[in-house]
Amino acid sequence: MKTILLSGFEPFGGDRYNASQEIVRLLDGSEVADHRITTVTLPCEFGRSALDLRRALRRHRPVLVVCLGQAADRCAITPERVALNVDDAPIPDNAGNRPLDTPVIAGGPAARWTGLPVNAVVAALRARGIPAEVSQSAGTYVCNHVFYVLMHLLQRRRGVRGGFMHVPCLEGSIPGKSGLPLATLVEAVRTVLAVCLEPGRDMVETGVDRLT
Ligand code: PCA
Repeated sequence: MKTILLSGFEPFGGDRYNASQEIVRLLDGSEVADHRITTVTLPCEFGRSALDLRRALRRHRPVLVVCLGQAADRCAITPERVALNVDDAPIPDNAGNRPLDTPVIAGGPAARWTGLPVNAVVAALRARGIPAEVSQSAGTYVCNHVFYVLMHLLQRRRGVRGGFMHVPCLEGSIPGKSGLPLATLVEAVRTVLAVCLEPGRDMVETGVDRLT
């Protein structure tokens, strides 16, 4: 059976929970469309998170990689369109590091597109009544760092689809943030994985190259 790699993050910034970690806990070992989900929880640290993701890619040889992170200020599931080549941390990571104005990969392109069909994902989620919208920026913290490294690594793995998605926090887990129930988040992620596995569901490139 082919493998889907799903990653989440440990809690950060003083929170007790990270919704992405709870989602991967529940989905580990389950199946979507005849594919087995294998999961990894990444540390919320620049550098080490990306190394752990690379190790998981090598070990599991997935055909689809979806990395998840929590964005507690968001009320919707937000697949990310683009990863930026910059680390610029608004708060220290869990190891106390706070890079500013630093490239994720020195010499790399300023940005890399997701490999996921973000608009199809949003449409499928909304059809199930789950709030969703395309996000045009994953920020410049650890999530964007992992996303950029993922898209860099997938350059050399043709045929492997991958990308990043932020999820709201768990309902009730952070005072003042609305969040979504864990069951809704899990249903959302299963829906997203199924859409991403559909043949022909490729990210549509913008065609900018063709203008030059
Ligand atoms: N969210 C953070 C890092 C880990 C996580 O779950 C972010 O959005 O960068």
